[in-house]
Amino acid sequence: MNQIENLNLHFQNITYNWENLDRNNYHPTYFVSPKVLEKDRTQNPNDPSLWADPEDLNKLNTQEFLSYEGKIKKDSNSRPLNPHGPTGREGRGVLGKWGANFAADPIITRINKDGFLEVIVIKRKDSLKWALPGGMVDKGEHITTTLNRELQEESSVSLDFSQAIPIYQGFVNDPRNTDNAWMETDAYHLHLDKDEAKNISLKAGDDAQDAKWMVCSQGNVSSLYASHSDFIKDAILLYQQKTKNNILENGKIDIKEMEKKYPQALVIGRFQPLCNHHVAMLTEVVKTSGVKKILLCIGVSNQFDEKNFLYPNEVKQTLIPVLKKLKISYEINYIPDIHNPPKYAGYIESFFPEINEENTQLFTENSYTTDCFINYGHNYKVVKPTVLPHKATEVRSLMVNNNSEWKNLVPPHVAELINKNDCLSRLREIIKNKS
Ligand code: RP5
Repeated sequence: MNQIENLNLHFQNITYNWENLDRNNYHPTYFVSPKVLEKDRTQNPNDPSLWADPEDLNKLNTQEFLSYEGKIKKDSNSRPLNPHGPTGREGRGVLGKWGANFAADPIITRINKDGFLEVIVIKRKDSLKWALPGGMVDKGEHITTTLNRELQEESSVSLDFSQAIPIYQGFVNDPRNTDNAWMETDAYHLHLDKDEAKNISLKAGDDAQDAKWMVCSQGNVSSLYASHSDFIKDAILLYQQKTKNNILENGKIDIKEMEKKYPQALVIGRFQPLCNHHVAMLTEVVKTSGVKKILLCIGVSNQFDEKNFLYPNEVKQTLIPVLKKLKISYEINYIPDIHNPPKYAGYIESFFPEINEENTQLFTENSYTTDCFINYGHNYKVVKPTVLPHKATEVRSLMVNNNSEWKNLVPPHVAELINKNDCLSRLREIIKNKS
């Protein structure tokens, strides 16, 4: 057992907080690792390899300490106080930053060939404990970049985290925490389908002693480093909720019979234009619902307006590459607007005669569409997909305002089509004629 874990033992079973602490009987040990002092960035602010704060708090640019846990209190020496209470150790120990040390943790799962849920874990060099392949966020770095960089450094795997699901943000019960420095993290979950998982070959990187896929049995998941067991348990809960699959105690997936009977997904939208938000939704439908076919309805208006500036065939052209990439069979129909809620579900059924409430579930986040499919004599199963923050309305507004940011919110092939067909001029013309 190393020195830090040993010290931690004194405190791990008792809950102290700063308010009820008997300070006369509290004698913490002050410790800052020589390695931290060596890496003091104020020695040369231009050297990116110097990652630690100065020991002298007065040399910090700000005395405000950021934290996901809320406002941070300070002690009489202006040192930040651990929001989860005393630890028995003062100073920063082996952590570089005063206050929160921000990390990011990727939770990558797959279902193995025998039907067990597995997660990528690495063996840490410091404690020899199995852990998520997470690491510290570099200054100014976006979390999705940290997630991929750390995954690469620890397990030699590279993945796109733009559609990963946020699981946790906050304090980590890390053995390195002290009264004045502690770990906080953002944990994200990415579930890989068979094809994606097939391309992964794990190899321990420089920061880890070993890397492996670990079966998510209750025993395995409960014995990980710091709070990582809790992050994985939360990710599994959410995964179960979304897929309606049950994960048994030994990690095996128990696909509920009830969910198997919906082979088709009905997806209705205007996709003006198709943006990353729609792609995330279609990906989620394919990956989590078990459907075999997507029936796509492109809502079509009989005239151009600020919400309808693309031709139906242009919308179709943007959707097809996405569906092909998802390797799902599909059928696409143009659905002219009828503005008649009681008739709407029957109207859609007339375009796809094979659908009924037994074989098709509707995926929508739109309450108008939901209403049409669960009322007026209908009882379709409606699933609300996870909604990403950016939407087509925002993309169109950026376009109208000549803000090229819109290109970051749509897949590259959509931006290409919009440029090639000069759809931006078309949209601006529509807006101009309206006013
Ligand atoms: C944990 O420490 C975090 O959850 C993250 O996994 C890790 C980051 O520290 P290093 O791996 O960079 O040491 O508290």
